[in-house]
Amino acid sequence: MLCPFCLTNQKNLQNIERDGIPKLLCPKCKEAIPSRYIADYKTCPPVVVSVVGFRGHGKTVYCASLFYAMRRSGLASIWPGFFTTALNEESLDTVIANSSMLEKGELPPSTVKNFPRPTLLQIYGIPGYPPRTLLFYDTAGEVFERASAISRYAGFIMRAHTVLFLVSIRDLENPAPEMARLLNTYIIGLEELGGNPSMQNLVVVLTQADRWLAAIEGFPKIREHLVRGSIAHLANSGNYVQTLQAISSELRYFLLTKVNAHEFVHAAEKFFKSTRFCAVSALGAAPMGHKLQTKVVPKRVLDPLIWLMEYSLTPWQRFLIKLRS
Ligand SMILES: Nc1nc2c(ncn2[C@@H]2O[C@H](COP(=O)(O)OP(=O)(O)OP(=O)(O)O)[C@@H](O)[C@H]2O)c(=O)[nH]1
Ligand SMILES: [Mg+2]
Ligand SMILES: [Zn+2]
Repeated sequence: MLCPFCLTNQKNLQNIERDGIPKLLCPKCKEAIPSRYIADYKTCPPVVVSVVGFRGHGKTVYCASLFYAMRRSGLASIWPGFFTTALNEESLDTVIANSSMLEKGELPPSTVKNFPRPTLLQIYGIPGYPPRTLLFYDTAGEVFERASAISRYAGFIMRAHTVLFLVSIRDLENPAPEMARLLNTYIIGLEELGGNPSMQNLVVVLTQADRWLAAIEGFPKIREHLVRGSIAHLANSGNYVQTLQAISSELRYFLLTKVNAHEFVHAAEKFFKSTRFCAVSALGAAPMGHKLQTKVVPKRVLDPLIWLMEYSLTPWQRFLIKLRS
């Protein structure tokens, strides 16, 4: 079993009693493993959500907006059988605190550099996908500046089959070389940890799309996808992965022709198992300082999650889903 806290595989958990209550501990990190995680391990297997990106590029706000979209935006009334459930008190606190913060128009503070604690969330009822336990890992962007810091503070990247690589192009003075540097640093950090990018799917998430949407001429598909990107547009969206695939190709072309990110795109496609592109606006509009000026309207924040779900399918599950559709 994969320990959700230290992400090592453990066969024998330790039985102990705390205040008269039986607990099962990971023998390595000594964390108490939530009983539902153990009970549902086969039917609701873990998926590591590894969020990577420079400082201030929108990692924490993206996670908060995703929690908000999943729990406060009425998604459960659109997708029959959809719900999420936190697996421990700490995760529930994180999910509630972050989604209420956005609801109240506030933003989370910058993340401090430490060994991040995962937010454990089971997710049921995404159309076409079996249930999964998402283990969200979000750390300070500062960590991704140096490969040595990655290997020290972001060991979680090693255990992720899919990495969410968040980039805010408007926050980079020279986006093309900066993106290539981030990717290069990530690959070195991953390899220092003993990982191999060829075993990972890379999902490049262009964040804060509300800041660059108006400026993209010649990409009507991307614009329309983002403008019509609120949660309500997910109902009857047909084969959504096909739509995401088309958007990914458009964004790839956008990065090549408008951002000149050839090196980034070519290196990503050479080294990773697969590379896909998507774009989100976690807030829907620019905030003023640490306050939102309008109600939060997340745009396409579920797209990276759908890629994660897609890549978490076993070949057999994928075959069955294809057969059914
Ligand atoms: N316009 C706009 N601004 C955003 C959006 N998402 C995030 N921001 C801005 O970006 C700032 C930083 O976002 P965070 O999510 O805290 O960034 P981070 O990547 O977690 O940063 P570190 O924790 O320091 O690594 C926020 O305070 C917002 O001002 C968005 O969707 N649109
Ligand atoms: Mg952060
Ligand atoms: Zn552990």
